[in-house]
Amino acid sequence: MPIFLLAFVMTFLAVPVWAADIVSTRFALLTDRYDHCVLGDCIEYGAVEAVLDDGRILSYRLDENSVFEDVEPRLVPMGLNGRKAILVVRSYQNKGAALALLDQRGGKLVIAAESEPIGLRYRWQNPIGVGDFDRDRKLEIATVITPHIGGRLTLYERQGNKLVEDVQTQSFSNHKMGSSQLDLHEVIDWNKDGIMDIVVPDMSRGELQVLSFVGAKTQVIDKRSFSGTIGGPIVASETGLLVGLEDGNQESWPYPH
Ligand SMILES: [Ca+2]
Ligand SMILES: [Ca+2]
Repeated sequence: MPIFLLAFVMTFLAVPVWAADIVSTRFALLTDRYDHCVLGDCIEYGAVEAVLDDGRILSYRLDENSVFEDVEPRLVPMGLNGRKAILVVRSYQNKGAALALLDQRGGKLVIAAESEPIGLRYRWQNPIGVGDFDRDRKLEIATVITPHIGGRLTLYERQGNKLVEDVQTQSFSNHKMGSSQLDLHEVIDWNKDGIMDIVVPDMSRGELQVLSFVGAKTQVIDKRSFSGTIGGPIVASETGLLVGLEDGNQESWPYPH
């Protein structure tokens, strides 16, 4: 093989144009070192794992100063080049819960971006999901900060290794204190304008509101009261939302279109 061709092939091999993708993720390393106990028990997690499509398993382990105060890690399209990354709630012993985004770097799983923690021990948040909610062509992460005490629905935008607050609105709750059910919300294009909207209970969890953030303006575009307190899960079916109530019943809310 001519030397220039050999050099070209070696360069090509040295810089892979593809990398393994994350196909699933899970928490590991049970721990009781943060006894907040609002997610059904007093056990949280000390590590998260990523299973790659080439069979490798990458792991990221926290030190004693924080835990993953969460039920299941989420795969979201916020990694390099739109690939999958992992979104989790990371709670610090003295500063409460932050959002953390984990991604692959050089064959390792690392924290690629993180928000500021709430600032107080035993303050938690429940992430809703990811979308371009304000139509600026960048993805935001939606979360309800302190859903038990005046929940602030907040959109975070990624800026380098930081998750920065973009939009914030009061008062919503997508969690019942002490429950392991976190699915009290839905990301869906409710009014069919091509932009994802957020469905989330009000602070009493007796009503669902549909919020649009187009142009960074927060608007309630629909709402509905239910016969009991919303306890989840909230599931999107073909014809509408199926809403679980705390009394065990389920009510449906048909889509407007
Ligand atoms: Ca956006
Ligand atoms: Ca919409």
